Amino acid sequence: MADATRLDALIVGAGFAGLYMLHKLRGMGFAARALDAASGVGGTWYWNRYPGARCDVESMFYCYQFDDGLSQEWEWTERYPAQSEILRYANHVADRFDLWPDIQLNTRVASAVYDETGAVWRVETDTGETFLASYCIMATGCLSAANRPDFEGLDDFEGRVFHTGHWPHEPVDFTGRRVGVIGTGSSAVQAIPEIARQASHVTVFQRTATYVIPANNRPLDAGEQRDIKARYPELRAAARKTFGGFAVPTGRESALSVSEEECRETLGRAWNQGGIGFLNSYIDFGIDEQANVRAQAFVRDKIREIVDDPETAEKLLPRHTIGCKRLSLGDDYYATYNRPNVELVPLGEEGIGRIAVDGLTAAGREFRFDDLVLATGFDAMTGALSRIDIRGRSGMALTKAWEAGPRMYLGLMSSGFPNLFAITGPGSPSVLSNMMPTIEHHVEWIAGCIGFLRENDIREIEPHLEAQESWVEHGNEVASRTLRYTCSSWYLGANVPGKPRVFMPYIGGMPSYMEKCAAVAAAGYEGFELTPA
Ligand code: FAD
Ligand code: N01
Repeated sequence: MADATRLDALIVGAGFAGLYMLHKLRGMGFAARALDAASGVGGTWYWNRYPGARCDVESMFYCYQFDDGLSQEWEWTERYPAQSEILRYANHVADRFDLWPDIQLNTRVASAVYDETGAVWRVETDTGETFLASYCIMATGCLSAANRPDFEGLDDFEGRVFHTGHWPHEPVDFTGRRVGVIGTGSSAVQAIPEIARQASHVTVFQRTATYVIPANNRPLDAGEQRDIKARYPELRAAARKTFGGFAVPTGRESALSVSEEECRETLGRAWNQGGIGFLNSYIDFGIDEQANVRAQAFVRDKIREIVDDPETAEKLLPRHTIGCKRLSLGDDYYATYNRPNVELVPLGEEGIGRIAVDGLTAAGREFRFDDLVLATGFDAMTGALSRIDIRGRSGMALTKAWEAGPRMYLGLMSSGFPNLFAITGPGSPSVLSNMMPTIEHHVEWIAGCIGFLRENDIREIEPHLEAQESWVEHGNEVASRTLRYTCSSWYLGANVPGKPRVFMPYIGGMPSYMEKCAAVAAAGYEGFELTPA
């Protein structure tokens, strides 16, 4: 134990959550360090370097709000910035706030075990180091644990294999190559058009057809940027009052209160405008099946309009509730299937068959290619946590406590795991929101809480089981009133075989969630057990 490093707070992850948490705690005088398995900061934007990777919340709002100087000085170049630009921004933040001395890269946290006697987390890394910290903060990301399905024969494939969430740092050249892509989620939607421009042939293996709304990406002009910056306080305050913290206009009426023609005209305008605001055109696409059917039909007609070959168009038509899975944004996705070098292969019930040295079997056919791209997503929300051996009171493993699905109070803490916080954990709005303000909200709440513990000489904080269970129940109840349960989405864990089907993010909206968190703190951390030193 002699060579263990003693800290007040250990932060796991140096993405946007970890960076701000580190800045905040250091500013309060705590000895804190952020560890990351990556060799750079930026999290998502460090790992996801696949061609076409960019965010789909507008750049002017997909950024930190906590520092006016930062907000005003950083210049975005596009409506939706590319991965490399967002990564530059993350590095700029680390430089600007001099965070580097307390960031330790190339270090994967293997275990975190709570020592009840000392009220300390003992954290061990794959580099053989040990840290002892009063507080352990998991800034490990909702979409950071790659889902690499256990395809039979995958290791036999002799060509190059890429996962979109673990893309190489050096540029990947697909020129003249035959490429197989498995998956048609948001990552694939961005990558496929880019890969198809280079490759000699692309075969796309589709398990579920995807709704894709145009992004309509474009350069940002200086005047527009200046105007938004001048109005940041007002625009950001307005965004905070919306369901997901998005700065997009939201309709106030039901899609069923207008004629079908008027509904189509409104959707047509939203389609041309591009962006995730499409489903906000009316208030009830997320809760009313009949309203939702109108939006579904609109997108299906667009697909038929864009795709030349009627058979391919038919295969591309999504059949599930729109917005049930995460909506994808992209430019040219459907049009890419008009290219002669792109083939779409819908997977039948049997899915991907055996992978061979030079291709795979699927849908009763054999396909040959040089490279295989797994655009198969993530073990979302719980994956990064369950890959760490986390043990709380009496050695209880987090994976055991969450056997039937994750259980957190407010998505921030879990009963039996004192002084262990998660940023955007299961039970918080996280992935249903613009994650930058959501991350900031969590960081500020956690920092406020730790400050309170210090001021009041409190040794441990931990949610009461009843408060946690009632929050989980409330989350399930709110989710069951929406249409999100009607498809096999990663929100429900349905993309990972064996994962319990539980709707993981909190779907009650940002305003009520933030109100609840503020009320809990104002009442002296109501619902939490506080143990004095
Ligand atoms: P991450 O950025 O995931 O960072 C977590 C870090 O923790 C990683 O660097 C990881 O290496 C590290 N880590 C995990 N486990 C360990 C361990 N055991 N030991 C050491 N380090 C560990 N959100 C939006 O709001 N808008 C968007 O447009 C948007 N676009 C996205 C596009 C893609 C391709 C993806 C994958 C996600 C997107 N997201 C988007 C969600 C995105 O993840 C968040 O916006 C945000 O970047 C999350 O930041 P984070 O710091 O919480 O987590
Ligand atoms: O992952 P996904 P992603 N056999 O899970 C298929 C964010 N993001 O990386 O739908 C065959 O969405 C799977 O099929 P199905 C965003 O939050 C944002 O694309 O499960 N296929 C699906 O088609 C997003 O939601 C942006 O039936 C298999 C695909 O692989 C999240 O990250 C860009 C399979 C996985 O799609 C994840 O997106 C990128 C199997 N065994 C990502 N397993 C923006 O633009 C899985 N699939 C902001």
